[in-house]
Amino acid sequence: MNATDRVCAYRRDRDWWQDAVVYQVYPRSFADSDGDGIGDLPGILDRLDYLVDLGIDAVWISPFYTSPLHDGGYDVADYRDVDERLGTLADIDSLIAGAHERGLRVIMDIVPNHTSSEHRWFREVLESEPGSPAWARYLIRPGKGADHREPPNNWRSVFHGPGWSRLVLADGTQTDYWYLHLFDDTQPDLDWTNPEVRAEFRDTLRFWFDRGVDGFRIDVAHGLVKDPDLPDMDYDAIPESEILGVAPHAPYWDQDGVHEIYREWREVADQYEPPRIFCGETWAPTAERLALYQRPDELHTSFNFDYLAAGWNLDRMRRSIDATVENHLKVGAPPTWVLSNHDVIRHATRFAPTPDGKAVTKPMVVDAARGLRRARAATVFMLGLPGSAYLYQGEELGLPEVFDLPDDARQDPVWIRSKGTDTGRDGCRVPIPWQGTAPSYGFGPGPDTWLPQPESWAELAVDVQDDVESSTLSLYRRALERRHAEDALGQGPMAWLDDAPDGVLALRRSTEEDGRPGVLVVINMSAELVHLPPSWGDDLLLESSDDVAVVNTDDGPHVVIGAETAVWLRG
Ligand code: TEU
Repeated sequence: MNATDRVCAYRRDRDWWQDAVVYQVYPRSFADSDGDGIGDLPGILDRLDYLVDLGIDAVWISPFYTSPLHDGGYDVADYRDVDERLGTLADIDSLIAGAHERGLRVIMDIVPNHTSSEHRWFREVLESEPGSPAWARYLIRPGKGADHREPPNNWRSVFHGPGWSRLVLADGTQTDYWYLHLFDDTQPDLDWTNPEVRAEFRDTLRFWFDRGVDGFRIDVAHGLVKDPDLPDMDYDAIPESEILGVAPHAPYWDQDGVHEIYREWREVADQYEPPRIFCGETWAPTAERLALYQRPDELHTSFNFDYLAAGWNLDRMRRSIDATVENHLKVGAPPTWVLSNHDVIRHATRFAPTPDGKAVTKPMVVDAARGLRRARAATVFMLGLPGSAYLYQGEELGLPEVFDLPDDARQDPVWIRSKGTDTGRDGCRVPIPWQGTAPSYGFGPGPDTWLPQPESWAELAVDVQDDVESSTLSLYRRALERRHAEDALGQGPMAWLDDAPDGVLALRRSTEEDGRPGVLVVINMSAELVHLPPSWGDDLLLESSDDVAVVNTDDGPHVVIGAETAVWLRG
């Protein structure tokens, strides 16, 4: 058996999702095949070979269902059809087939917390009487106070403003009732205590699993069940920064009852061969609460937002890794890691140094080169952690956040509902540059893009970075190739190296079998050059920057790494 066969044999006994590197496609912004300025499914099909060359294992595609696109498709009007601007059911069939031919898995996005207000179920609400069965599919309650003018409680929308809107029927009648929307007012929350809602979603899962989809990312997985008493929320008790999205211990997040839903979903997924998988977009107040979603009869994995939120901060990263690994071991599930997605400031910008040392959370002028340097190091380090990892389209090009979009181009409901006080998430959703000199930088055949691309992106285009060894694209390709080749990487044990110099986080990855080569995963987060201990060896496998050298001293050869640089070493 040669080395490659051994590596494959070792990997075959793990389930693919335990180590997968999953690449997120935000379809409106990935590639546009027909020139309407909106990315589409045929555009993704055209670029599958690019994804294979990058070295990913699976592609997760954000929603492409029929939708009025008030929240980029997270407002679903029909869960069993494709939005006509993005393609057809035949296109998704071709995309699944094309991905599978190339050995890539396909993960879709399911949005079970709310529908679009244009979904037939909500239209039925607007055309029926209070108390009709159609009303029982949503969280609709009488208002409080004189004339029911007050909402049923004080819950706020994650997208700013009130979490309830008064229900006005299709014929214009104003009712005494209000409907809950934890997000936009075009996204009414479903009532998951209703068996019909549960049955409908199980059928929707089967609809797509039957078409060959390998799994689902579950939107707002922690939000489906609300405290039945709908108690007021004590917003004063939590820091302002945590109210949006991640509010801990809210009566509408992470309620115990939500787990029953995922046990039912797991039964559906396990009926397929090979079994289909779930990854929850799960915001839980602690790593311990998060791990509960990964119990053996629930979700396979969840996003680890605690790690994303740790920022460029050595202590917080280490604490987050410890808590994640410890709690996932308890439930026997692999951890996951993520640094960017379609909801957060791209990490090449978020990690740029700020005067107070905290992460960039709002538009500001940043040192883009330092941000990118740190982002490259953070990605190399993340890809060395145990478990699976998520990449967001464009991070492999080192794309920065676009802060200076014109106001009239912005579409995020966060921008609209906050009346411009919160710029929202459009800045990480700008269409991808594929060719440095083409109109729309090759995003589509013509010049149109639904959000404008900065001129500086010409230099970041795929064809410009393609054969350049120092480019971020080449770094990602090298990292993913090496990750696949090393059987110590991906799922498996890790141990901290306690002789790491100041400012350095370092861990050793090993296989479960003794005597097989391990990998040291090292990041220098300090602004100084550091000498690594000679006992760590000098067999470099990967470097995030050019500032890496092997020096010989009386103690023997050792590796010196520059500021804000990560390396992998054999060891
Ligand atoms: O996001 C859920 C969520 O609560 C946050 O990520 C939120 O978008 C952010 O904190 C707002 O500032 C999911 C999707 O990822 C997001 O794109 C959707 O808008 C949202 O659900 C509603 O479906």
